[in-house]
Amino acid sequence: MTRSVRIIGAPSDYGANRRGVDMGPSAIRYAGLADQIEATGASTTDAGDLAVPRAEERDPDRERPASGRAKFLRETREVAEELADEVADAIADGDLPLALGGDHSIAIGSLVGSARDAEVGAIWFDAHGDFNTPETSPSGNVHGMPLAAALGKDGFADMEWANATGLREENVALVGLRSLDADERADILESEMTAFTMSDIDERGLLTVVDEAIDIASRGVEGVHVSLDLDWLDPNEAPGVGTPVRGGVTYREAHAALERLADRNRADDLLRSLELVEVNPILDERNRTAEMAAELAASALGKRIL
Ligand code: 5AB
Ligand code: MN
Ligand code: MN
Ligand code: MN
Repeated sequence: MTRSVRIIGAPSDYGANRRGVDMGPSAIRYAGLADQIEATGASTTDAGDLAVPRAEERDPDRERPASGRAKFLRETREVAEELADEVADAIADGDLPLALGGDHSIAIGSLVGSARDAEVGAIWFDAHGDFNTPETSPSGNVHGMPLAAALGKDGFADMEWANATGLREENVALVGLRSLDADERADILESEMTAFTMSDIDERGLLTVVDEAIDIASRGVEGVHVSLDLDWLDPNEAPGVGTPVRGGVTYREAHAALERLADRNRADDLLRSLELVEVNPILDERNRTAEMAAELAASALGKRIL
């Protein structure tokens, strides 16, 4: 079970085209994150925020990938390297790192850090596949690419700062998909990852799907990185995200999923790192998406009513 949690803010919006997601860490803290986590019996420390220069000061195309487009690649790398160090340090000190985004490009750093001294799997709660490459991406936004980057796919094959994860596709489970780009969809089908759509959740039930995702991510590895994109939830519950998609999980389904994760973690100590991404306070309603993020962290870390 998790006893001490280290909060690490990664206020980057280099990977998304909507400004405002850089304020996510402040909003999630303001929503009572530390108190929520301490109510589970765990202690918290806060490592503060990584220093992230403003996007306006940078040229999105200063560093181009060999082909295709990935905006702010150099800046994304800087954030990833710093975050990877923070995440790996937290683990080395016996803490559970909880990274706060920022957009989902920060997951590259979380994964590299989580995997520095161990083999890890990943569970990806998201409306999207995040499996585009610089060539397939319709937007050039790296928040749609972190899984492809961490797995060293195509355009990311020679980028060790991104793919030094040892992550195997067989240990990746995506949960809640409902919006994929055409090439991305074909690549997911061709991959060894396991992708659960919202229809799978409808047909098989949320907890069955979540249990299977945990089995997949934890099989044969030492720990699991859990990445939670708030657009996994239905926009009625979590309006403060840059890329909302209707038809997501409900408030209770989201909690039930993370409560199941906490139960499985209580039994098997599988959770190695956690992140909450894509909260955009500018688009939010009275900070309720950030509150949702803080609450869901508590559920993942073992909050119980009785
Ligand atoms: B998120 C889109 N597939 O690549 C793209 O929010 C959206 O981290 C990506 O899941 C959404 O630009 C990325 C159209
Ligand atoms: Mn995402
Ligand atoms: Mn998403
Ligand atoms: Mn998004």
